[in-house]
Order: sequence, then structure tokens, then C-alpha cells
Amino acid sequence: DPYADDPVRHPALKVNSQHPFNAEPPPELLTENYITPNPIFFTRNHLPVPNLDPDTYRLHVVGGPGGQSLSLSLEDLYKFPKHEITVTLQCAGNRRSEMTQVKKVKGLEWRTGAISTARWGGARLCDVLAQAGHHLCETEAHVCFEGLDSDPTGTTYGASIPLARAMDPEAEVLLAYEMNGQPLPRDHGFPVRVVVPGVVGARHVKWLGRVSVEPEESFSHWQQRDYKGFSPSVDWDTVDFDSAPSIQELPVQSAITEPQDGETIESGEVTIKGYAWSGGGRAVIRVDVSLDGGLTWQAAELNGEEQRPRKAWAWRLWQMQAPVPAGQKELNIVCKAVDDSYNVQPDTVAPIWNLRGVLSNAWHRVHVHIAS
Ligand code: MTE
Ligand code: MO
Repeated sequence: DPYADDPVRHPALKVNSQHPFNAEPPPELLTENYITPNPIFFTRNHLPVPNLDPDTYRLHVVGGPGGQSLSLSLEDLYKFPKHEITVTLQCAGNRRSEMTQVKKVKGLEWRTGAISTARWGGARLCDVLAQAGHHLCETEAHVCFEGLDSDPTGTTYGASIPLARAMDPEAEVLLAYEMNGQPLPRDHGFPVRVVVPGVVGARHVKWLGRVSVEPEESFSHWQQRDYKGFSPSVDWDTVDFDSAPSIQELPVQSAITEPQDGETIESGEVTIKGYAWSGGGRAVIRVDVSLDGGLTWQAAELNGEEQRPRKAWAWRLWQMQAPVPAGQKELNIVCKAVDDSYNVQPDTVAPIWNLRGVLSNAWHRVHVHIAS
């Protein structure tokens, strides 16, 4: 059993698949803290978790023209200037279960919890690439990452990002060895993972073994044949994966974590909580909440770290207290966020439905009953 050596997990996690392990925190725990505690950070594994020895671990960085290839131990990585940033990581499949309600899709049934936030520490990818002799050149190039997790045929997890993002110090791409002040937990890539702020989770390669600069994107299944968006009319007979770009920056997203769908709440006053985030460093400037299915709206209070312009890598948590109108038997609570490019979320799921169930970011809706 290749999974026999997987780590022990926190019992509060809602498990979507045991082998490979995929799990999300329940909504009420997800927004309890701005920084998600490591044990309940959502986990998305495609393969068994490798058990890597930190003493013999080496990161292989393929050198550029005039440069030389590097074989970096953890100690070598610690010698690069340490950079720390708070970054929200979201899986492309977050909220896929809502797409399934429109029409069947292929993928894990994530609810609203395939998203979490941590303080990451590590070396900047641009510093490591520079040491290996890489510089920005005019030609289009990509930085390919390979994980040390593999299937029985030896296929490893892989993904890539454009070289321009990797070399941009303002993009703050990290080779992270710390998560919330601790060494990375095994499920989250021990000892080293990539963190690409503002970009879909799939590119944050865990258990990083190899970095190279290539003229084309990673040839891995997950770069070429997955994590792409399509029109609702495209099905598995007609899909042409080469026709769509790989997902990189994610669209604006928000969800309600309290109360939960189907819950019965007390009359008087209701507290509504949730999260909001956008890709590409775009800040969340507003979250609108409706108690009447979207007829009328009020702005929620935004909490969390100050967001830097164009570098808003982390989510806002938001909340709102609202009186429950007397005599009301139910509420249709809805939320939608706006980012600083004034991007908004679509109001329904059907027009953004796609066969892989990715990029599910319609208004989030929760129906609650009121105790009489
Ligand atoms: N890296 C490796 N090596 N193997 C994987 O299966 N999954 C990716 C990414 N990096 C994956 C990986 C996907 S799809 C996501 S969403 C994130 O890791 C999840 O990171 P987390 O488990 O730390 O939340
Ligand atoms: Mo993912």
C-alpha cells in the first residue's frame, strides 16, 4: 500500500478522498482565524505523500546559459535572504460541489473549504534562479517544477509558471520551507514547496525536487490536460485541452461560512461570516451581503491584514450583523465580492459550468430557517 506511510491527520478535517488524501476544514473552523492553523489547512494530494529525509534532501536547479546547475541542501536554501509573506492558497476546484448541482462534473466534491491562508517563509525563487545563471530574456520561457511524489510508473507531479512571474521580485514567488513559523508539515510539501502568490494552488508544487527553465510549459498532465477552463457546451467528446490556457491567476471569490446552508437560527439578530479573495494580487475592496436572495444589499465589515496595492496575496475575512425581520420564517443569504479591478462574481453557476468543475465562483447562497 503506497499510502501506508501517509501522515496522521486532524480529525476535524472533512475528507473528500482518503487515497490520495484530500480534505477541507469545516466552514466554521475555516474562518475562525485569519491565519489557518497548519493542522486544518486544506490538503490536496494527487499521489502518496513522500517521506523525505531533510539531511539528504537536495533541490536540483538546472542552470541557465553561462550559469551552472545547483544541487541545494536545506542549509544552502537557508543562506538565501529569508522572505516571509501571508498568502492564500485556493484549489481550482474549490466550490466544485455547486457545479455538480447544475450538471455532473469530473473531480473531487469540494465545498467552500479548498482554500486556506498561511504565513510562508523561504527563499525567493528569483534569487535562486539568478544564482543558477538565469536572467529575464526576451523569448517566452517557463519555470517548470517537479515534485518528489510519484505514482507506481514513476510519473511525478509537475507544473509551471511563466519565467516573467518567477523572475519578478514584486511577484514574491517563494521556495518555502516554513509555514506559520514551523517547518512545512508533510502534507504541505516537507521540506520545500513552491508558493506562487495570487496563482491557482496547482502551481504551488510540494515536495519540490527539480526546477528548470524551459521554452514551453511543463508537459505534466496537470499543466496540459487539467486545470483549464472551458465553455459550458464543451463535453468530454469535444474537449481540446490544447485550445485553452492553463489556469494561473484566479478570479474573484467569496463564500459564506456562517450560518451554514439548512441551519435553523434564532430570531432577533444574525451574524454572517465568510471569506473573500481575488487572484493576481488584486485586493478585495467590498463584500456585498443580501438577506433576501439578492434583492437588497449591504456592505460587510472587512477584517484581516492590510492589503498592499497589486500585492494583496491574502484573503479578507468579513462579517455582518443584521436584524432578522420579525415574522420572517427563512432567509436567503447571498454574498459577492468586488476586487480592485472592479471584477465581480457571476450571479449563477450554470453560465460558468465546465466539465472539470473548476473556477466555481458564483454568488454564494445559503438558505436558513428561523426558529419561531
Ligand atoms: N504538489 C505536488 N507535488 N503534488 C500534488 O499533488 N497538488 C497541487 C499543489 N501542489 C500537488 C502539489 C494542488 S492541485 C493544490 S490545490 C495544492 O498543492 C494544495 O496544497 P495544500 O495541500 O498544501 O493545500
Ligand atoms: Mo488544486
